[in-house]
Amino acid sequence: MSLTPHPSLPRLAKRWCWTFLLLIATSGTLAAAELEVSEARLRLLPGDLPAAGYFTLTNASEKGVTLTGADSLAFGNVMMHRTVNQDGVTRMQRVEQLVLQAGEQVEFAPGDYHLMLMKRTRNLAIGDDIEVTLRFANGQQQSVTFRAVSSTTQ
Ligand SMILES: [Cu+2]
Repeated sequence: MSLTPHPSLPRLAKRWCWTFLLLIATSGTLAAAELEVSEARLRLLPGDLPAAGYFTLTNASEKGVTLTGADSLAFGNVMMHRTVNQDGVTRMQRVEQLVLQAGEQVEFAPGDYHLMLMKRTRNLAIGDDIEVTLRFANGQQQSVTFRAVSSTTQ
């Protein structure tokens, strides 16, 4: 078998095909950008206590989306929680999924929805940028940079 110095025509066509696929993939990324995340912050507690992730998520697209969870290389376990008050007792509930209709916004904030990030895989310090991937039911993922803040920051 000899190596051809130049790509044969079918191979060139194949390459164009790949370019086309890449374009489609890029437009998929644009669709993902219709989910907007702001004020992403991660409240660190001392030692190996869980960190709390807060952010505002806006579904600026024309379709509903379902947030199903998140993960991060910096943590072994990330869960969605909601702090609720039942009969005067404050406790946390696990949230399996969160539906955002088109145009809807949800705030992950102290005393409400939050990400609970457990089992640190490395040392984290205030001011660090930590990548967290939000996952959605349609397979969409969104990488978000959370800024590590002190335990007293709201
Ligand atoms: Cu929690």
